Amino acid sequence: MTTRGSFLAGLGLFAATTVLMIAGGALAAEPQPWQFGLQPPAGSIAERATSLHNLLLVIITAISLFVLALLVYTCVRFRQSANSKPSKTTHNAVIEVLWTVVPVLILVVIAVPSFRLLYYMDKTQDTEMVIKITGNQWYWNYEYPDEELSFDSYMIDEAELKKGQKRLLEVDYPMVVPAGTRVKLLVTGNDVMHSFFVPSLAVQTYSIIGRVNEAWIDVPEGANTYYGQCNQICGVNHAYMPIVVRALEKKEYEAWLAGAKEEFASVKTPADTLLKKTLVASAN
Ligand SMILES: [Cu+2]
Repeated sequence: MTTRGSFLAGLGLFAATTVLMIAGGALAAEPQPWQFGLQPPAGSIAERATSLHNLLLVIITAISLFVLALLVYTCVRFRQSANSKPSKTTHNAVIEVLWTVVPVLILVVIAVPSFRLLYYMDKTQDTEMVIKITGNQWYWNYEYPDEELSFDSYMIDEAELKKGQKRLLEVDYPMVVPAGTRVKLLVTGNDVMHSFFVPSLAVQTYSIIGRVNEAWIDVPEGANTYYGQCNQICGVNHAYMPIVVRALEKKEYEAWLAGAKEEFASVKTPADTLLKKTLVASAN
């Protein structure tokens, strides 16, 4: 096969894989084997983040191809056998102005949608409910301040996984949210730095002791489960504190809320939870 032939074949394969990935992963909110690119976006933030990513991908691909073409051209045109007497040129005002102005323009083109998205993600005043998320070594605590509800979320051990459950991603008590709702997240920490990261919802917020970081998620309509992980190296069990966000239809959410309030009635704060766990551990 010629170089051009194999290049075209490669391009075709890449295009086919991309189409398959998009078609296959339409609803999945979890990492896929051999995944290329981002997880399918869920909600307005993720959709905007994905379209910014797609724009950047086009720009960086064009720049890379342009630089590659220049390199190849230089190697061929100015090779020693064709150009035994090199020119002594050191300056070219036009080119120097161009290679300063064009990159500046490209950066401006990138900055506009980028700032627009940053401000969109920053604006949390239109949210409908609040969940406080606390990172601990090595589990998450979810607190619903308006409902006086708080509970811990631990990863399910590999040995205890039921059929169909995902290794390293499944938890005992997921963070439950009503579908089609804008949720404000207050993210904080209890020991070391963690990070609350759910790719399909495009949320990644540091969890830091003594500090509350604000973020929001725009949970789309329809029941679904969104998987994420702590993505700030936080100690030996960093890989074992996954995040599961389960979106339920409003009616089911209300039913879950009533049940959860009963189940976790004795647990009010993360500190209580910690104490309770320590007591249980020392009793055993
Ligand atoms: Cu962590």
